Amino acid sequence: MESLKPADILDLEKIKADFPILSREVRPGVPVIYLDSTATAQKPINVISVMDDYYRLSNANIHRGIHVLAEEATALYEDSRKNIARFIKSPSARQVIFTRNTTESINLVAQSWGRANLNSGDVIILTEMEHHSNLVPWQMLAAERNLQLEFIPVDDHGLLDFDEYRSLLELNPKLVAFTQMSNVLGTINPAAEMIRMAHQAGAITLVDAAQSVPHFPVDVQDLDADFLVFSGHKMCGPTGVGVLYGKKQLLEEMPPFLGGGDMIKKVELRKFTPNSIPHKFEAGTPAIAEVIGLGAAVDYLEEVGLDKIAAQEHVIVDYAIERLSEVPGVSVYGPEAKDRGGVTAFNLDGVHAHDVAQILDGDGIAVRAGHHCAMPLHDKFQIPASTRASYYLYNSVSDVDKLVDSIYRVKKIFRS
Ligand code: 7TS
Repeated sequence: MESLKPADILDLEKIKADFPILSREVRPGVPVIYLDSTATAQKPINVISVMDDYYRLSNANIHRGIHVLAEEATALYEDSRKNIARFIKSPSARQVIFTRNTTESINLVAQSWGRANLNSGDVIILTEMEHHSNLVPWQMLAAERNLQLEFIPVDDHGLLDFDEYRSLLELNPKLVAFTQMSNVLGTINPAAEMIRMAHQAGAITLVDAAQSVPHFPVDVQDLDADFLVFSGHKMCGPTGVGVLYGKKQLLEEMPPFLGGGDMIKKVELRKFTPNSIPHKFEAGTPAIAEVIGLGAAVDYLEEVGLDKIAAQEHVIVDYAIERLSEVPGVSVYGPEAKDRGGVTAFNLDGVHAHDVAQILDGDGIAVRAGHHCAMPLHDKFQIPASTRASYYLYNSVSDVDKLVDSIYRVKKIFRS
């Protein structure tokens, strides 16, 4: 058994040393084994330092001062936008809008593009595996505008049903919005193909890239995505900053989302002229330090190499599925390793997901238990909750062994 264990691809010791939190003990003698990166990733020292430096050395508001500090802060903020544009291969940094997170990016598109373009009877196609943040904003708009929501079904293997997608496209949808990678099943959807099909049917597309951009190379031009959204905190960056990428013409035609300072060219008492993109969508003082931190996170991920990160996670998830499936009573949800990223959600017969997570926590293993903001997907699988172990660049195949050992401890305690 031990001889079949795969080797890590990345230099794990070197990588772990970059993340201060990973050297702490959660209780005396119990080191943390962090398997909850799908919820939020840990932060490398360069991200922490760059934010610390900003507050110590350059703190000022941006886009409005002419003093040295304001100029430095503005340059750092705008350099970060360029970093992110390069990272996702955006043709221009102006197409990168900073928001608070994936959730706000989707709400921005729903409230701005959606309200300007969708009317009674229009169809939106979503999937059954969406996170609540790619469901509720559309439900809210659908209630306001009398829209029709349709869902691409998920099959028993955790894959989207493409025959059903083809039939739904015959309804001439205005929008197809879907996740590139499921935060529960780990399924990586064939986004380029789905976008091509949507465009053929005349629809605009929104890709929820919250779980893809952090984990494998994403090229918005290759995908031909109209909108693509993600969060900084899941890709080694800080909380409080997210991104909306959009095609230039769409963004230019869209009305502003929030009104206030910075998003205007001119204001009179009774009217205003909006600023050009990206500023039109960045009202008020933004999360300056966090945006700068996200720029450093991108530098870090590029230095390690997204291809290598994806390969490391693939080795881990392949091994995790094999090891978890050997445990009597464990069911792992989602497709085969070849179709998924580093997420394994599972249940242990007769033991509630929260109890599993609590006992794992006793061994220092941090996992998430619950519906993972995907209640409809859990309903579909007829389960109230699942325990989810998720993997990122600082995880090793040995973490999987520790996870499995701890699950055996759960079985012993619950006699399951
Ligand atoms: N979309 C997907 C696919 C996600 O996994 C998440 C967060 C979001 C959107 C929302 O991101 P936010 O940054 O706006 O909150 N997913 C999870 C999770 O699986 N556990 O905690 C957060």
